[in-house]
Amino acid sequence: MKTIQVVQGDITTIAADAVVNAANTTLMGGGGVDGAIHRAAGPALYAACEKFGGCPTGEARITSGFNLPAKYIIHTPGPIWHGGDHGEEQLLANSYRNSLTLADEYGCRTVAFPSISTGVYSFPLDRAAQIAVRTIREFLRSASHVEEVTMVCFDPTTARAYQAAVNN
Ligand code: AR6
Repeated sequence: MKTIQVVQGDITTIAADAVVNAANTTLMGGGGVDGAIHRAAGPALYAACEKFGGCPTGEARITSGFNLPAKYIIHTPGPIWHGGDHGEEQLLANSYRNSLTLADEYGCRTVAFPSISTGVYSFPLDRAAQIAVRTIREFLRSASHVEEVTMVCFDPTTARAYQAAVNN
């Protein structure tokens, strides 16, 4: 049975095969979940990310999990919200789909996501949750290895939005 679930918590503590980082296009760290992942994974993560020379919005790159309990970290820059008519919805779907594609290629069974783009990048939460859940469900239908996707939400409001999208 392939499943999508929602939990409230800190993604740096999750022992999934892959955890996803809501990065920026430099892949060189920042605030929010990106800062938390870099702090917890340790400085070797910066060295690994430096080698990519950045990453376009909606694409994804994979590294080791270093000091995290996760085996891999998948880094994806989500879109910055500019009002909705700059391809934001498509780019957010790309971030989820490209992250899952990498996880599947690396044989991951379990994948954990934060709420990409809904912090500093200001993507409206309910719309982001619907796009995330729709894209994950579509992907799971044809996945070879990924079976369990967890949305790890930092606060109760975010958790409620993703739970509502899952229940729909
Ligand atoms: N575990 C899970 N979720 C978290 C954690 C955590 N430890 N910490 C924060 N969140 P944001 P974005 C939630 O701003 O909007 C960075 O500077 C947070 O509450 O981290 O994609 C990057 O370098 C929110 O619900 O990511 C980029 O420059 C969600 O994670 C930029 O921010 C996403 O918030 C990316 O902005």
